[in-house]
Amino acid sequence: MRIDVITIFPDYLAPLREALLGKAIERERIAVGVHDLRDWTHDVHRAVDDSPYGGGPGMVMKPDVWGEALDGVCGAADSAAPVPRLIVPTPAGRPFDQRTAIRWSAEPWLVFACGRYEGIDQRVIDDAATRMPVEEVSIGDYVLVGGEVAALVMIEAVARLLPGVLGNPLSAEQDSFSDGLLEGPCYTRPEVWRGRAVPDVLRSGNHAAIDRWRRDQALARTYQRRPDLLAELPEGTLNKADRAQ
Ligand code: 6GU
Repeated sequence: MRIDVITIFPDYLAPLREALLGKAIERERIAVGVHDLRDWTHDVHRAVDDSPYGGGPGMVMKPDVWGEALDGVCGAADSAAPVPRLIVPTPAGRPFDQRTAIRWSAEPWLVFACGRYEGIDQRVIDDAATRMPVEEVSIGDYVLVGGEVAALVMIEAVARLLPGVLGNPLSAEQDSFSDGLLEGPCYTRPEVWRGRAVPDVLRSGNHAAIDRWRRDQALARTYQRRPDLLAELPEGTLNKADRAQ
């Protein structure tokens, strides 16, 4: 998969080169390009924003600069070359979730357009949408100062789903959310720590009992912390033993 990010703060994306993602780049499972939006300005001030039509606080990112940047990174309007899926992080977007991450993980090419200030002139997004799939997405109900951190979040969520990125492919399959439930608690040695013992069942060697216990813990935790997820489970997800909980 190829991932490009356009931003006025390229250094904000430095964590992409660390840890799991850095390894994935080294192993060529993903290729990442980070681009400075100001490279597409032509004025001495390298201005990327201007005051909003209609008045109000803050600044809006200029369409001419963004238009050229997207032509440069995604390919010009008249080309027959493949196009990326364009992702615009914004608190006004549709919610990003694990399903979104799974869907994007099948794409060959993602481009993230990170806005700052009050946002990007809407015509940039509407124009791009005439030649490539575009999604405006939010990572949650709170406001960040720009799309960079949100892009990092989404890129990490997508990249760990790619083959050969996670050490153990089963970890992705057993995630919280992969079965619609939160994951229950986990334990490692020592058996007793500060007077707290690991639950007996996990040391029983009875794998059916362990599976049942983990399932019950996941159900209880989801009921307590995210009852909204239980309501969303597809019909037939909960079996008789689950419902007995
Ligand atoms: Cl994607 N961007 C910004 N600026 N703030 C956010 C967000 C995105 N998601 C939640 N808050």
